[in-house]
Formats: sequence, structure tokens, C-alpha cells
Amino acid sequence: MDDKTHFDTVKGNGGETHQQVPEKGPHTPDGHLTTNQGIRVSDNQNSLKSGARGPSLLEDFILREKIFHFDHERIPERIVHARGSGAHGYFELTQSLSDVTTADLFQRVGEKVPVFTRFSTVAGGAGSVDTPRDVRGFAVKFYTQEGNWDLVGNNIPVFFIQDAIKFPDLVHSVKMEANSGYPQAGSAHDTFWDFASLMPETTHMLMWAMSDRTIPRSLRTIEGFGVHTFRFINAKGQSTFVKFHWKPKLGLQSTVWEEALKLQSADNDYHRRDLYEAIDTGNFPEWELGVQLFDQAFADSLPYDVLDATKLIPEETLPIKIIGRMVLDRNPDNFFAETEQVAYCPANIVPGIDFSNDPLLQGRLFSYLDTQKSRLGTANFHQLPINAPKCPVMNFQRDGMMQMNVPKGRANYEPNSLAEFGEPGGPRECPVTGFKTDAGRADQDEQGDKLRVRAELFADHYSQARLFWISQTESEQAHIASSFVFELSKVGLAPVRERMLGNLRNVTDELAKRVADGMNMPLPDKAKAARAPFDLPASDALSIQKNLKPTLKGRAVGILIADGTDAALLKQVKTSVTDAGGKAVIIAPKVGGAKLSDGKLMAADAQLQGAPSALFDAIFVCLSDDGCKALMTEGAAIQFVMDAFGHLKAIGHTPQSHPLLDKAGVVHDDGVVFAEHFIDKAAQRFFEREPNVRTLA
Ligand code: HDD
Repeated sequence: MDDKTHFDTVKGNGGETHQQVPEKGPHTPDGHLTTNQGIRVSDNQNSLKSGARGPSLLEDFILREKIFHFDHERIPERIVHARGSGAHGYFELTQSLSDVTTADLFQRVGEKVPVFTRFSTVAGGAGSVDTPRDVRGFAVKFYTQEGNWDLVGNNIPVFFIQDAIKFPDLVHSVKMEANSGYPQAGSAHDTFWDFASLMPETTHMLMWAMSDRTIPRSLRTIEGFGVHTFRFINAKGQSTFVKFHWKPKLGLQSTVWEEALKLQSADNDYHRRDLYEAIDTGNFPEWELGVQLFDQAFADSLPYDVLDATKLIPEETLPIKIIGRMVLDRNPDNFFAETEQVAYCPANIVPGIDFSNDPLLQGRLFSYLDTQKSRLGTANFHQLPINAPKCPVMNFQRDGMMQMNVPKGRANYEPNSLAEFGEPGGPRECPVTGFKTDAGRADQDEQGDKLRVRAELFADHYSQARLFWISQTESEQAHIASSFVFELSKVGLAPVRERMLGNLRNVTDELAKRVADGMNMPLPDKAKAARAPFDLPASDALSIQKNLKPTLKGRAVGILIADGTDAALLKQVKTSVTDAGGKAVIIAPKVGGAKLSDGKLMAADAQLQGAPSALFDAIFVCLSDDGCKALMTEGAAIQFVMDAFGHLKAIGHTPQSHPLLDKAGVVHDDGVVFAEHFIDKAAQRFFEREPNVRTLA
């Protein structure tokens, strides 16, 4: 028999079924199908019945086991960050930090540590979309030789609240509303803004959340931040404060809001697919790890508190030192086993790293361990392959549901003297290399009466929000103001909108006024600030547009073809895109392709109806006179061009494509070019075009 797949019908005891199964060939099975007890299954198509048309029999243990297991396949989704995508990779040290920390992974330049990284949205459920306006989680598990270290951060360097006791309120307010179950995956609704407007400490984070940071183009183009101040501890027991930063090698890149919305309809899994495909095709995403290091005297000199998670330290005030890189180079083999079951916990730290007294961090140290028990069902979740450390784990913790280990001997307590009698005595504590908590600063700020209070500088809720505002480009400011207008316009409770405007007046009257105008509302009185805001110098590092990388690397160009497309030109455009590191995607009205000028059929990568231009970073309209004529009445083609223009992307085109561009309302600005200038332009966005295509606040 040859190696082609042959099909036959499967015959059951009583009759004939209609499935086609391969008899022999490339799709033949790897082994015999068995039950979970290892019993070989002879028929996976028919349940056991009393006669061909009779009832199914309870005796059918194969059916019962299969359905039983299926019924229990789902576990509770994460209470926040439910939707996520993960990948394996490694962290490589490029600069030793041995002077400030004993942490093993920061000692020897060139050494690699395996990691598993999970990116997520916050508010939506596990099955929600990838591109809502939302903060992105950025969680990295380092499997070090000294145990697991989890850096559980976000793509924004500050947080909504200062104290963990407010976290359940924050999350309840932003998730779908309790009575109606909507909206899913979005903050544009009453309860979130009601809470936010009553909690001025959210203001700084709201500025970030309303900026383009929360509508990233790709997970590969986001920054990551540890947010809190942590501590490094060196061999002498000295402590240095540290803040962690991830910098994407591809640079920062975001979408425009309308594009993000259109991506949702084009592809719910846009970010997940982008990450998976990039890794699958060898375009491994990479980030640099940077640290801001400082001592107590520096912390004391700042006009804000480094223990307050609503504050950042601008890079211009304290430069970031790049000390390593993370490369994600392997997709999970199984989404559930790895991405879903991975259990991060900020309390997982290694010797040489320690916590600070940040009250938000302190609360997190409890929450994550606790939530994993409810999500994964047992205190033994650390034994799952994705969570298990890659160094020896030895202790006297025993038993519990789903215990996978089989410890030998009697030693399950410590101290014991069993070794003296020739029995294994088990591990002992290690005073020298074991984890030791840093004593911290022993002054009255940190050791005082038991009080439910916040430190004084925490009361400044607006200075850094203002810093963020003045650090943005004009276009970014317009996006922020417009997002406030969009979100607050979805708030039905008018007094909430007003209260929010009162808060924004403390950031800057300019912003408050633009938002008020955008809603056609009068500007209310300024909210009373708990502490008067002050001015900080602008920080360019806080802007995306000031830090864009004009590169096609990692980006996709959609090339629209139709019958008659110039074969030579198409080849040239395609080659120049791939030579510049981009991905060229051929789009045609029919997936089978189009007949080019040389008479050959060029297969398409995607059909026009299913490949809107929101999916691409730039487009090239590669049509002949006839091709253009044929597409003049094709809505999807007009929309393809119109959206690329509206989303501020470069549009390359043939002269013959002009009529289609005109019909789509394209104005021939700097970003609309013929083939010879296309590659330079394709790596850019044309923000100056925006006032001509939409009204911004
Ligand atoms: Fe959290 C998940 C990031 C504050 C409680 N958080 C979670 C994840 C990320 C963050 C990235 C998803 C991890 C994954 O991929 O599995 N969280 C943050 C950051 C915060 C923060 C950057 C502030 C700086 N979180 C925070 C507070 C609390 C929590 C204050 C509770 C007191 N977070 C949780 C949680 C989650 C979680 C409920 C849900 C699922 C999980 O932990 O594993 O425990």
C-alpha cells in the first residue's frame, strides 16, 4: 500500500457508522487508544446500546469515563488577568549585579535561566477579546538554580490604588457589572468610573490607561514593569532599592482606538496569534531587563514616596541600567497545561531579592498563593510541571489532594535524629545560603504603633498625572483626552462624569476643559486635593511616540492584488518587505489567488473579506487598471484602503490604483506613496494625518 491516506467506514457491532478514518498513511495513529485505566478501546465511535436502535447502557464504562472527564475539563478562570498568552524562553545576564545582590541569576554574565512568561488583559474573561482598552499583565517566572522567582508586573509602571485593601473594590468596579453581566473586558461603564472618581489616587494610572499604552499593537511591542520598589541584598547584607523594567527590542508600538476596535472584529485572538506565529516562525520576541538602583538617601530626597505604587521614578531622574535580556523562543505544547495552569506569585523570590514595605505589594504576597488554591484545587499546585522549580525541592510538607510525590521513609518532621539510626533524616535548614529577610530601615516610619493610615506623601495624587500629561506629544494628548471623552460618555450617571472632571482639573485645566468640551458639559469646580500638586520636569521616556522605532522588523504588510496585477512589481514589493524584516501578506478577492500580468496564478495568503487592513502595519495596493476597476464596487476593498488611511498607516500603491484610493477618501499626504518610497514609509505612522480623519478632543 502507498503512503496516501485511505479512508474506510468503521463498522460497529450492530450496524455501520459513517465516519471516515484513515486506514494507513501519514495520519495513522501513534498508538492504541486507551481509557484512563489503560484499557484498549476497540470502538471510539459508538456507545454501548441494547440493540442498534435501543437505549445506551449504563454499563458502558468507556462512555462514562470519557464524558465524566470532559465534564470536569474546566477550572475557575483567574479572577483578574483571565485572558492570557504565554511562551517559554530564557533570561540571559549581560551585566553582573554581584555588587548589589547575591541572587544567583544576577551573578555570571552570559548565563541563561529558563523562563515562562504570560501576558494578559485584566478585566475580560478567559474567552474575551485580545484588544480591548486595558492594562496588559506581564508576568515572568524565572526557574533559577536557587528556586523560582516571579516578577509579576504590568505594561504600566504604576497602579490604580496604593493599598491592597482596595483591590477587591477596584476589580469589582471594573469587571462586568454585577447585575447585568456586562460590559465584558472594558472599563467604559458606570461602576468603574464611579469608583475611580471617588478615589483620586487612581488619577495617575487613569492617565496611562486612557493613553495608547492600553491599546498595544502587539504583545511584542509593550514595556513591562515590576511596578513596586523591591530590594536587592548583597553578600555584606546591604540593601539597595530596585525597580524592574522590560524594554521591547522592537520598540513600543500601539494602535489607534478605532483600529483596536476593528481588530476585535477582525480577529478575537489577534495578540495571541501574533505572539504564537512570531515564535513559530523564528522571530523570537525579545526584551531587555533594566533596573533602577537607589539607596535610602536617594529615596528620601524624592518629593514622592518610593513605597507608593501610584508613583514612578522618571528615567531622566534615575537612569535605567540594562543588565540582561529575555528571549521567548518556544510556544507552549499545551495551552491548558502550561499557560492556564501557570501560577505566578510575587511572594516567590530568591535569596538576594527582598520586598519593600509598599502596602500594595504586601497584600499581593498573600493573594496570589491563596487564589491558586481556588483555581488549581489543591495546595500541591507547585508540583505541576509548569510551576515546579527546576532545582531540588526538599521539605517535610506532605500529602494533600493530588500529591504526585512519593516520599520514602519516616522522616516527615524536623528536627529528627533518624540519620543516627541509619534511616534517611531528610533536609535541614541552611543558615548560610538560605533566604534571609532584610531587616529594613529601623526607624519610626516603619516600626510604629498599629495604625490604619497612609504615609504623608501618598496624599499627592496629581503631580505625576500632570508629569505624564506634559511628557506626551500633541497627538498622544489628543488620544488621552478623547479616551476620557469616550469612556465617560458611556457613563450614564452624569454626577460621576462631573466628579471625574473635578479631579482632572487638578491634573491640568487644559485636559479637563477638553474632556468637558468633548462631552458638551460645563467645567465643574476643582476637586479638593488632599495635597497640592506640584510640577515635575517632563520625561520623554513616558511617551510612546517619542520612542517609536522606524523598523519593519516584526511587522506585517498587506499587499492587495487582483487579476492583472503586475507580477514584477509584486515580486519587488514583496522582496523589499521581507528584506526589511517584515512579513508580506498577499490578499486577493479569492483565496485561490489572482492571475498576474505574466499569466500565472498567484495564491493568496488571505481572502480580502477576511483580512481587513487593521491586521497590517502598512498596505500596498498593487492593482492594474482592470483589477482596480473590478474592486471599485467591492466594499471590502474600499474599506481596506479607507481603514489603512484612517489608522494612519502608510499606503503604497500603483498609479493604476488611484481610483480606488480616491473612492476610499485617501488624501495623498506624506504616507501615501509609490513603490520606490514605500519601505521607508511602511515603518511609520502618520499621526499628523489624524486631525483630517477624525474629531479628537
Ligand atoms: Fe495582580 C493576577 C499584576 C495588584 C491579586 N496580577 C495578576 C497577573 C498579573 C498581575 C500580571 C496575572 C498573572 C498570570 O499571568 O497568571 N497585580 C499585578 C500588578 C499589580 C497587581 C502589576 C500591582 C502593582 N493583584 C494586585 C493586588 C492584588 C492582586 C493588589 C490583591 C491584593 N492578581 C491578583 C490575584 C491574581 C492576579 C487575584 C489573579 C490570578 C492570579 O493572581 O494568579 O491573586
